[in-house]
Amino acid sequence: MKGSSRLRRLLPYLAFTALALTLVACTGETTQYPNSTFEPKTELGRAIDDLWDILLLLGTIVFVLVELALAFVVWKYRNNKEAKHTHGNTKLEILWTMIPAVILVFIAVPTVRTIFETQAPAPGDALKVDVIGHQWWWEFRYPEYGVTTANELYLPVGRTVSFSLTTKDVIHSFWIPQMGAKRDLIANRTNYIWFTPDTAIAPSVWNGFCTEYCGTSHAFMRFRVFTVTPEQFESWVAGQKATAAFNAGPAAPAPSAPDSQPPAASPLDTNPPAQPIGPPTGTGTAQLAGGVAPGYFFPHESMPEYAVPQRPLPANISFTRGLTGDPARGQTAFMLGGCIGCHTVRGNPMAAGTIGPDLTHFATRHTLAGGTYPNTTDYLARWIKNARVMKPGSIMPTLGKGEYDPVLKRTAPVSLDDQQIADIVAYLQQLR
Ligand code: HEC
Ligand SMILES: [Cu+2]
Repeated sequence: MKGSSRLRRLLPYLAFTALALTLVACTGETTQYPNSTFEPKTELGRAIDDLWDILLLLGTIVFVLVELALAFVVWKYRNNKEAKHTHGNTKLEILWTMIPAVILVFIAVPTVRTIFETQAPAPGDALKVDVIGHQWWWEFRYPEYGVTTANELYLPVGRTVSFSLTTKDVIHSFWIPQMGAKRDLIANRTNYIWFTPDTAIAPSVWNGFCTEYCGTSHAFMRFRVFTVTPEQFESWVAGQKATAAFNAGPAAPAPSAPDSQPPAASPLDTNPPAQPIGPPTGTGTAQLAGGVAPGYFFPHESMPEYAVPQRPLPANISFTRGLTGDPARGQTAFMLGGCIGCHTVRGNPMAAGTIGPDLTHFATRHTLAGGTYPNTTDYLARWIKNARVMKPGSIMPTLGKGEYDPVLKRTAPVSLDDQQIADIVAYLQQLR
């Protein structure tokens, strides 16, 4: 074969290599690669990234030297008809044992140093967050503040956060690529991980994942991390500590109530509102939320595209169009529809279930069901109607009238019609 035609055959491979190298070289903006580990935003992420850089450099040097030596030998002896066989060369053998040993020392020292750094106990004043894995969603508790959320984590920038990781069922793994490192959630054991989000990144959103296969809906076990300023965090905590807005609503004096009215926390105030609730209006029933100022939460309209779930509405769950929900009726349906057996709404002593996510401030959340869907009316209504079609294998049962439950393989035993579901949606949307 002539040299030029051989080169022509090689061309596509060369072009492909060049393209791959160009793609690899692009460590663009966060918005372009929101889940990249190459732009760490914490000291933990940087420690790992720096170690990776050292290892890549050492590996590249070894690779280049070995390939050069190989090419040299191939070229130099290209005309040899027969190889010369030798046996035993102590000097050479010592040399090729020593060289890898020295290389391994160069790799081991920074590696072990990084392991000690990242496994050290967290600083004492770190913010503590308990992470509890469930099939297939995340529970986050802030013991310092008595706050519980699901699938959404708020972290103040510049303060070290120390996570304690446990699981309710199978093994899961906690990972926020930009914050660095994964760590498993294992039964009968508590694992720890800690890091400090950079001050420059507030306020912003990051994606989190489960990275240990944990069953049918493992791929839908995600979460969002909001890195916010310390002031925003304080406000968020104050809002989340308050009991549910809807229950506290009636305690506030009628519509003239000032916005700064503090949420009422007395258990006596948790009964359904005593004053009459007007018929549902086109604008919803905003009067019920009057008087309770929710704390800070990341504005829904500011969610970057990469943090908004892109899954379409399942086509096989229909929902009557144009229904207007009534939150007071919704609250009753929430209690009678079995929801309270699995969900907590603080401020409502009847709703104290712990099998599903805490819904006390559900309306402040941006996603549904382990980050699977955006938290909007359309998705929420279908979620309540048939969670098991929305999310395969979900522990939350199928509850809509006439809906087929793919886990029980029969029609939903408890059933809510579309109007009742619309009412529950209106109720949940008051929980800020
Ligand atoms: C048998 C327990 C059970 C019952 C009953 C139940 N749920 Fe759930 N619910 C769950 C579980 C478990 C999840 C988490 C599912 C997941 O993400 O995989 C969930 C998730 C949700 C979510 C999403 C929360 C979030 O932050 O992602 C909403 C909203 C919800 N349920 C509302 C309801 C309503 C309304 C009812 C009653 C009509 C109800 N649930 C009845 C167990 C239950
Ligand atoms: Cu998992």
